[in-house]
Amino acid sequence: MLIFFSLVVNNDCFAQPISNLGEREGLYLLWNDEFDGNVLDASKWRAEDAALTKNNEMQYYTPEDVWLDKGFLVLRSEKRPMGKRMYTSGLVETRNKFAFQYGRVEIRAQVPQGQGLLPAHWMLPASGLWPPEIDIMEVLGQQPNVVHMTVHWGIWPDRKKKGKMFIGSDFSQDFHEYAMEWDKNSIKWFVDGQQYLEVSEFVPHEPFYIILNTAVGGDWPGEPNSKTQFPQDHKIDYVRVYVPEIPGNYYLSARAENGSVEVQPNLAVYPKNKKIKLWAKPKIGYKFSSWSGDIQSTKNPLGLRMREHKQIIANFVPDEKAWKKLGIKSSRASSAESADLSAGCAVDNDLKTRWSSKFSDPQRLQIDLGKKCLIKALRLNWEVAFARAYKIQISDDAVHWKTIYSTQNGQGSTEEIKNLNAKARYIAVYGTTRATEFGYSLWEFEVFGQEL
Ligand SMILES: [Ca+2]
Repeated sequence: MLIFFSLVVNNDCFAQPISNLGEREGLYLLWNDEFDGNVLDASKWRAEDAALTKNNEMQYYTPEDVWLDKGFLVLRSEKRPMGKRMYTSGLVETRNKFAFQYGRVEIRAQVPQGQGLLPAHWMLPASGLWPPEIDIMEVLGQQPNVVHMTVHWGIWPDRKKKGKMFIGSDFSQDFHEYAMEWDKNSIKWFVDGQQYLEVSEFVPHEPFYIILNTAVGGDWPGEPNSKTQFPQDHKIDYVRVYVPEIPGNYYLSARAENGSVEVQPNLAVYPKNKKIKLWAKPKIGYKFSSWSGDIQSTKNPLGLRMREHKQIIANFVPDEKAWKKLGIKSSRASSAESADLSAGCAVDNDLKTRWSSKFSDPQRLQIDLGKKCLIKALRLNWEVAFARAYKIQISDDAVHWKTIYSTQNGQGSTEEIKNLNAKARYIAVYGTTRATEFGYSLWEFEVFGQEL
């Protein structure tokens, strides 16, 4: 299972992507991206567009700093102001697009270097909770010869971690393969095919998604200094996820741009002949057109039997008859973390500004549509501080409220609530349980329908 790329000491060879997808004995290549196209594959990745509030980091993550070039994914870090931050950088993740439980991840990359830069390949639970967290590779730019490998677990405030530093050559000088193997008994970390760490306690047993980024500044690397060079690139040649072959069992990988795929039953692996059903679910503004990949069909939902591994893509097209976004007259909130995180920031059509409540339950964001409207759909663009349990309530007078939707299992990120048929002038998000120790934080709250 161990793969070692013999690295020739010749810088020219490192400018070439490695494209030979090796067969791994006993493993199936469930998901990969070789970054051979011209644009980032939006069925696989989401590029962050936000001033994330983790670790006092100083970058604004913008899709402008994410692109493909000659077979590589490039994440650029720049010194320029955006969204109240002094630096910009790139972050891509597979959240809500791909997650897996147990397997081997291989990422071949060349990292940037310099005080204050923190390139990382890591994973978080698909549930949206933290911890646990698996850090496949982290390198502090001021110590480019040290690879940090870590697993985090525990529940706040009793958080724990276990990891190791591997001291090697300057990893910013060329490409190296960072890999992690995870099964129900242990997690192992590898650099260039050599194992450096195995952790067998507190192994997570839930699906995780993948994140690739370069943070700038923050608690751990500290601020860039006058010697830190900008711009700098974090280049990634490929990301490959292998899962174990299990005789008589098959894997399903389904993906989509502009929508999602729901599978029932949703199993990590399917016994032979298992009957499954797939629903292609467009995001607001789109409609289903077809299935492609290992299945060609225009049926939705689609039923099939698992007799081999399947990789399936759901295709969506813009829907001209989609409900339009409604204008908002005013908004108010039960509290705000600070004056520049007020209720209005959640309805200003700007994904770079957000409302954030005080760090307590319950909290409420209330919107006045100006007149009675038919409300068909909602979109909540959560910051990392999202609601685990919340209700959507409507009112004609902002005094008497009726609940039209309620969940105990909010997933954060971008949540869409569709197939509503409510008539009201006022609408509110009423959060009763926070998913984190922070407050309720929304980049945008969008309402779709029509004026009556
Ligand atoms: Ca906003």
